[in-house]
Amino acid sequence: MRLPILLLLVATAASASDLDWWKTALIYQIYPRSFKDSNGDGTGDLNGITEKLPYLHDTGIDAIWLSPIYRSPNYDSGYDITDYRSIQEEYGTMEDFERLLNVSRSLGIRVVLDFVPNHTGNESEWFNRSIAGEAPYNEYYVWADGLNATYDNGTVYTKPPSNWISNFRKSAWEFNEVRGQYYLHQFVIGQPDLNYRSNYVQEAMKNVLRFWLDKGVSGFRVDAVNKLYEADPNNYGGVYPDEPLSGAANAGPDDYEYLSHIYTENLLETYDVVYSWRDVLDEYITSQGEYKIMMTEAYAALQLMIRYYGTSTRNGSIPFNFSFLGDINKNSTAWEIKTVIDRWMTYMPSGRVANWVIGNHDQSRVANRQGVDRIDAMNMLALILPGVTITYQGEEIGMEDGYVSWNDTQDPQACNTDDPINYYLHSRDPNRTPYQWDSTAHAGFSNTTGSTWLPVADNYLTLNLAAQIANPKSHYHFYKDVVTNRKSPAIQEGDLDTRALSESILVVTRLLPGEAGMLGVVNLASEAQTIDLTSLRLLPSDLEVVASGVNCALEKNATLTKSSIPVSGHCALLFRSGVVSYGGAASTHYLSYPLILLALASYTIIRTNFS
Ligand SMILES: *[C@@H]1O[C@H](CO)[C@@H](O)[C@H](O)[C@H]1NC(C)=O
Ligand SMILES: *[C@@H]1O[C@H](CO)[C@@H](O)[C@H](O)[C@H]1NC(C)=O
Ligand SMILES: *[C@@H]1O[C@H](CO)[C@@H](O)[C@H](O)[C@H]1NC(C)=O
Ligand SMILES: *[C@@H]1O[C@H](CO)[C@@H](O)[C@H](O)[C@H]1NC(C)=O
Ligand SMILES: *[C@@H]1O[C@H](CO)[C@@H](O)[C@H](O)[C@H]1NC(C)=O
Ligand SMILES: *[C@@H]1O[C@H](CO)[C@@H](O)[C@H](O)[C@H]1NC(C)=O
Ligand SMILES: *[C@@H]1O[C@H](CO)[C@@H](O)[C@H](O)[C@H]1NC(C)=O
Ligand SMILES: *[C@@H]1O[C@H](CO)[C@@H](O)[C@H](O)[C@H]1NC(C)=O
Ligand SMILES: *[C@@H]1O[C@H](CO)[C@@H](O)[C@H](O)[C@H]1NC(C)=O
Ligand SMILES: *[C@@H]1O[C@H](CO)[C@@H](O)[C@H](O)[C@H]1NC(C)=O
Ligand SMILES: *[C@@H]1O[C@H](CO)[C@@H](O)[C@H](O)[C@H]1NC(C)=O
Ligand SMILES: CC(=O)N[C@H]1CO[C@H](CO)[C@@H](O)[C@@H]1O
Repeated sequence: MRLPILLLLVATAASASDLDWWKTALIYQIYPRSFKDSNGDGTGDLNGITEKLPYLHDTGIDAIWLSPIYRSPNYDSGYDITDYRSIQEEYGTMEDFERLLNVSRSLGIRVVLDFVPNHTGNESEWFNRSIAGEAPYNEYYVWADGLNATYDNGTVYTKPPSNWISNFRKSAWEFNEVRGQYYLHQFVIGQPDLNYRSNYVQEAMKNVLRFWLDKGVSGFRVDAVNKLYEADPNNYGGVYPDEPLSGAANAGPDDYEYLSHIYTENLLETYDVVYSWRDVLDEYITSQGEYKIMMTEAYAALQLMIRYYGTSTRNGSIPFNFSFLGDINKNSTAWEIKTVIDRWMTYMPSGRVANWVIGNHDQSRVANRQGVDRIDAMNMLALILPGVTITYQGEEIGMEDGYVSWNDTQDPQACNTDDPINYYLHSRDPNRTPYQWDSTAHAGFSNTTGSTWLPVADNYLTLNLAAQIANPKSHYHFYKDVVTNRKSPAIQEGDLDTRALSESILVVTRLLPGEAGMLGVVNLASEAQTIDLTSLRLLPSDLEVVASGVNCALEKNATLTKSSIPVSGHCALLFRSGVVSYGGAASTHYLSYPLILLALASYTIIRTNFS
């Protein structure tokens, strides 16, 4: 008789979670080329991801975010998309994708896709039709006539519509013979910019979102949005205004940094388009009963980023903050890390959701940027702070940057340097090497008899998932233990308090009245220290270790009191405390009566069940 009641409770909780899941989602970023190769061609694919979903489920992942899987000639790592509605052949078929979605759904894992809205590839049907002047495609891109100019010797010539420079150097305008006009490309020549001043483009891109939402994806991560709009010529006498010189010391006339980008980035219109995508996503709250997440990436000042959250009348997105990536390094002190956390929490508008990213496909591995000794600390901080957490594939086992020789280099950013000596300074290949599943050939990533698309890092024989699963004292077990405790009410909803007790001791508490508290302690120094947390007065005194990092002497299940906590050098520990009381007058808060009744009822049920 009692079992159905419990099941009913679980079922009700599940539907509520379809609306709230995103607020505390743990999202795992998959770089499809490097995750798992299922067909032996040396390149990761969708069926490989599907094969590994049970692993992600065991780990406690809520959602996966896939880096671009769309059809592309791959001039720019899949960011030059020729068809927003097709799957890149080497990754599989649409049916493979649908199977991935089905299996994910059955495991309770949601799927989030990358959305690359600023440009298409130059070999897309849209661009071909635009070149041909076919309506409405004729206005899908930013086209303009060249300007007539005269040399000193009197010779007349044509020059680009403005002095704008591409992010990859030289003019951002390219002449097209067939159309007889220039098109704008803020990135490479093969990536013509879409014209967001066209309502047709606005609608077409919303329909791309709907196409994938209809298939059942749970949202999008939107690639850098702050360059969607350029100044409107109608406001500048019919021409595209030249950008002023920046005065940057090291920039030559072909360099992007040579100009101040006042007419090509962070225009106010960008926010409206993000809010309009939010409206599209919100259509699905009614039709599918699921809230769809939207995360935007923008390399802009904090105050500009924050506006992506929305206004008092419009909802927006969750702006990605990379402060954990960019502003923290091997030498950062506990004071500095606390400051980075507090800064985001301070500027974030009230009622919005924070996010913590410690690694991605564009940055060196945490082990390299922050040091091997800080892997557990960084993973734990990202997991116990409020809001969304993103884990880039491999960070849960502390993968390190691999070595990729000049001959093996694939990243266009490195190849473009034409510099076999210093290319590695620009290469993102080392942090994209294949996932290290086990100690078999190619680290279990691929069964190819040839080579994998990027070489596997040398250390895979010892640093791999299988070895860490077998070893209870590993980054993986620590990560998984923290993830398990992330589901506690305190970490889901509790108040946040961060303290730097010294240069090297960082303490994060999450406390929710009526629930066990959670306490994260990090020692950044190599010396062991014993800390006293009696100054954290609301924290109950009795503590139990629930996750113990690879460098810690204190083992899981150890119990101690807050007045004396020994912390080994480079150790990260997660504790559960006793139940946090309401304290004083608050204990008679009206909310506690229903809670007490509920607690008494559950106690009775449990007692009668087990006695
Ligand atoms: C690799 O695995 C795929 C899928 O199981 C199989 O079709 C292929 O024959 C295997 N290749 C080798 C060289 O074993
Ligand atoms: C996915 O699930 C749907 C609904 O259950 C089913 O109609 C479809 O055939 C499945 N697709 C694949 C590729 O398994
Ligand atoms: C667009 O045109 C280019 C070159 O003319 C061609 O390579 C490409 O296949 C065309 N794309 C489509 C989708 O037709
Ligand atoms: C540039 O000169 C050509 C030929 O003289 C003329 O047809 C064209 O209208 C001029 N363009 C502009 C923008 O003045
Ligand atoms: C005029 O000057 C331009 C730029 O210096 C040069 O390319 C062009 O050949 C010159 N034309 C004549 C007729 O000298
Ligand atoms: C597309 O751009 C690339 C450079 O990024 C170029 O090599 C290629 O020829 C272009 N394709 C067409 C059809 O113009
Ligand atoms: C914004 O989203 C929240 C739910 O997350 C909803 O309650 C609120 O009504 C939305 N506001 C607007 C202006 O759409
Ligand atoms: C993230 O926030 C920090 C401040 O906390 C800011 O300095 C940084 O620019 C932000 N990151 C990005 C990518 O905007
Ligand atoms: C950390 O400090 C060392 C020694 O002062 C210095 O050599 C190194 O450049 C610093 N690293 C970073 C990332 O700031
Ligand atoms: C790189 O490739 C070149 C040309 O194929 C070859 O001569 C050279 O030996 C290769 N270098 C390495 C380190 O493999
Ligand atoms: C900790 O306690 C749990 C539950 O009592 C038990 O399953 C686990 O084996 C213990 N772990 C250690 C390391 O003692
Ligand atoms: C605005 C935007 O989407 N930016 C992307 C445009 O394309 C380049 C190159 O593919 C990406 O690096 C940007 O993030």
